[in-house]
Amino acid sequence: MAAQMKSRAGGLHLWRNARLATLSENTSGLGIVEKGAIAARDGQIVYAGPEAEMPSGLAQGAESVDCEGRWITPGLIDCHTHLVYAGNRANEFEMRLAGATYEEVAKAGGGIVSSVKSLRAASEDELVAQTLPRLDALMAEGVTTVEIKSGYGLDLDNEKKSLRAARQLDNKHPVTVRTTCLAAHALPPEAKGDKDAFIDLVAKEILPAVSAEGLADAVDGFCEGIAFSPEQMARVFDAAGALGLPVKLHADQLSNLHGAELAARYGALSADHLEYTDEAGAAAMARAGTVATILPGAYYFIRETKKPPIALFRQHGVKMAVATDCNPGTSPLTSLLLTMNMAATLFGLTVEECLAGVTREAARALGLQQKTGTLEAGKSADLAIWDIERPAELVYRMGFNPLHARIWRGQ
Ligand code: DI6
Ligand code: FE
Repeated sequence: MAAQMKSRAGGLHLWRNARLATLSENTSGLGIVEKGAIAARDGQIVYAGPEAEMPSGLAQGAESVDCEGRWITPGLIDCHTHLVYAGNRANEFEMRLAGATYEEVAKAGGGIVSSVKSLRAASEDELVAQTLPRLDALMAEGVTTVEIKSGYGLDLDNEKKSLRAARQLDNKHPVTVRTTCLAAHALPPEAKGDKDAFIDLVAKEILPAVSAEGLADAVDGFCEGIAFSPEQMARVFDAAGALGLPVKLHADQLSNLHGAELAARYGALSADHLEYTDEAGAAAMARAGTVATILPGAYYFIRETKKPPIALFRQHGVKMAVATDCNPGTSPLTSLLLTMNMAATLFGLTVEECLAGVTREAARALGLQQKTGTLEAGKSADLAIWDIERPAELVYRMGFNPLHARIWRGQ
């Protein structure tokens, strides 16, 4: 089986008679190619462009697919998820619908801490089993790369367990998983209110141990009044930097603590949420090349009314990614297609911004822009083939999945 897969992966694959939205960096808009073709060898794109201009040698001996005029986009990338969790918080949802406040829910044992309790009680294999249906839902809509954060473990063993579960999903399924250590997500009960001591534990024990085992590709934190201060996050980022790990930040979601500027100062790959970010934050992100990851699912679910400053991001040239933020508390969302519709409808992103946000810019937010996210020679052959007439349909429809086929690394 392995030998067979290997030989097929080594072969030459060709998708022809297709319309391409390449999302390529150096074309305008979606980078559309009518009558396009894509050739891939060893899982990598070797040609993407007009079929008529394809080097003739590429067609010979290739396993060829006639796409019958269907659209091909880069495989979708969900660059911000908390996919690995145990149980759910539908009970809190019901309490909130009945009028309970967030504080009342927390007092009744709800909030992040209730997810911590559930995760700590689950084995690594149980976590994998509970996460799989969510991963399957994303993949069914053409997702080929997904970022998964820890952050419901909040001690060394349970953070490691979460990240190992994410690595298992990467190893066993035809999808690329990038892991992020979000140990600085919330204060666990055993910390007894001492945030500084917990940040010490994260910076001096959890991150070094996780890094030594190669379990994390990046480090994230929740910078917020109800979580950690910019000074505390800076200590986490210093530790990440010393370990050579790139950083990201949950920034300015509920208030403006100038998290965007903090992220930019540390050259973060992305700053995420950003509802309360101001112009200085947007300017700093533009200078640093930090991607703004827009998370409309959380905005919608907690009925936030302050919108992220999209106009400022455009004006300053900040690149925007769009992601589900899939988590049990504030965004139980496993559809990147619906997320695009929310980004367009709630925040006014254009179709091009939405599609770039779940492909090219999402890759950038993960530091993977050389590897995936566009249809260009040299990138991984991660493709989504769609039964649509125009790309806008991917953003326009709600709760409908027009995916025809999903190709990960040429397979
Ligand atoms: N921001 C959020 O919206 C989630 N985490 C974060 O940093 C909330 C996660 C949860 O409630 O479980
Ligand atoms: Fe999040």
